[in-house]
Amino acid sequence: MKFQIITLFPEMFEGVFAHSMLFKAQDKGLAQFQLINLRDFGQGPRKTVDDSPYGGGDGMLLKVEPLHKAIDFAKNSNPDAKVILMTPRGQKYMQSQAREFSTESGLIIVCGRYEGYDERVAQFIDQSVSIGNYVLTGGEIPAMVLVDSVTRLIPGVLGGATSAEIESFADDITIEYPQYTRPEEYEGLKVPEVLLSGNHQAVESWRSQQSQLITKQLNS
Ligand code: 6GU
Repeated sequence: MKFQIITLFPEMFEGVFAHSMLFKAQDKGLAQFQLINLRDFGQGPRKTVDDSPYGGGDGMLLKVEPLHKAIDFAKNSNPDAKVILMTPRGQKYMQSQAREFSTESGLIIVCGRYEGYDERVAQFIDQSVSIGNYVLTGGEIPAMVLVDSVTRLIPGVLGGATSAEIESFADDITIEYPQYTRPEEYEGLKVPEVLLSGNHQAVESWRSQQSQLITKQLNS
């Protein structure tokens, strides 16, 4: 799967892509990450990518032409890719969406910046995505969230085949049960007895109960 990221700050991604599962996914040839610098598509001698809003108001908006050109450049090498715009005005991102994205052959991810973008860019994207109800300074961190959540779902990236079924948010809501490892007691904190019992049925039922409890708490 090929991810192409259009951003004014490609360096922000370097550390994230160079470590852990995202590095391994590339190393195994399961994922490919291309960083595209929006500045390269800027206009005039100063490579301008932003301008002030019509109608007045604070801040600068990303111009439509550099965004359109960068998207076309990305599409050129991956015509079937889905184009996603990261913006707090987008659709709320959930696990089910990550699962859908993981079946695509490519994703072109456009990072919003500054105070916004010219709305006409909507004509050149397939979907807009927000990672939650709070405002970030740009779409770069949300893009990293999206890339990470999709990459781990690509077959072969993670070890266990069943892990995707029992994990949190399999249905966008349900949260996984708590887990413990050695030692049995740490500074007076004990591992729940049932997990040491060897009774698989009891363990199953405890886990299911715990999962329902935490899910109810966090959704109320
Ligand atoms: Cl995708 N971008 C920005 N700038 N802020 C956000 C967001 C995206 N999702 C939540 N907040």
